[in-house]
Amino acid sequence: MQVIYEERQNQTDIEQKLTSHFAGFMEDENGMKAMRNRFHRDGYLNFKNFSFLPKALLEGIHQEVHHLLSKNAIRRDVSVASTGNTYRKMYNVNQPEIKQDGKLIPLVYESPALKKFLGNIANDDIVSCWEQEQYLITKLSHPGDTHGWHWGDYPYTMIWIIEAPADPSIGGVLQCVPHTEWDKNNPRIWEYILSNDIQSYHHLKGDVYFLKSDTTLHHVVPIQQETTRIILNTCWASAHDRRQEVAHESIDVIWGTESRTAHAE
Ligand SMILES: O=C(O)CCC(=O)C(=O)O
Ligand SMILES: [Fe+2]
Repeated sequence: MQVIYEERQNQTDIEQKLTSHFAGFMEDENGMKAMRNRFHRDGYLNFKNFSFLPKALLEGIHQEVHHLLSKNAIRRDVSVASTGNTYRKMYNVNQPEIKQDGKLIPLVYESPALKKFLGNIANDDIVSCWEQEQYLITKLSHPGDTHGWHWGDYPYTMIWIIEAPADPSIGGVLQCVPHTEWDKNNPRIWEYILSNDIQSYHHLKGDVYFLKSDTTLHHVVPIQQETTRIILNTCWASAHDRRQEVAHESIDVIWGTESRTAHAE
């Protein structure tokens, strides 16, 4: 691997940089109110153009994602019953490989400054989730590749856009229906879509968006031609989650434990 950012930085340096970066956002109380309001209204908030982290650090994450994909990508081609048999057609790098071979991603995931900042926006105490859902890399590249309609098992997800087609007509646009509820036995996705407005969001490389993933039905529009759309998903729980156990049906299917057609690349 080439010399990348984190090899010259230790964990304390990175945490200090993150603390002062997020303090810059949090000093602007009106800006924070606007962010909170938008996040609660739309279930979605975008930090555009490499603004979410200090730029060199975010570029280091981009490099790490490319490296992990070149080493560990697995092809998925499955449908998921608990989200109404919607498709996942994609390449993935799963959490264990990211944890093993990545450095910056596991470090930034655990950052207290980052969790505090997101908690301030969400008005919640944000904590790590079950290990295997903490982070995931996804690449869409072939015509028809898609991350079909679904909700998340956990409330808070950041999606880091690593590569995305600049032209929305190629596909890869995110669509959301906020304030909806996932009944895993009866997901009723089309009822929600037909009886609510859909919000559509086009992203570019360097965007990082925050999603209220457990109550925002969302999907990525299938791509129409050979292209490259790569994201890193990082996901957190609420410290006040009272569920005794969180079921992970979609990850079970996607990882192949219950897969219909999952196969290696
Ligand atoms: O690729 C995106 O923008 C969304 C990905 C997503 O919904 C997920 O990883 O759960
Ligand atoms: Fe999602």
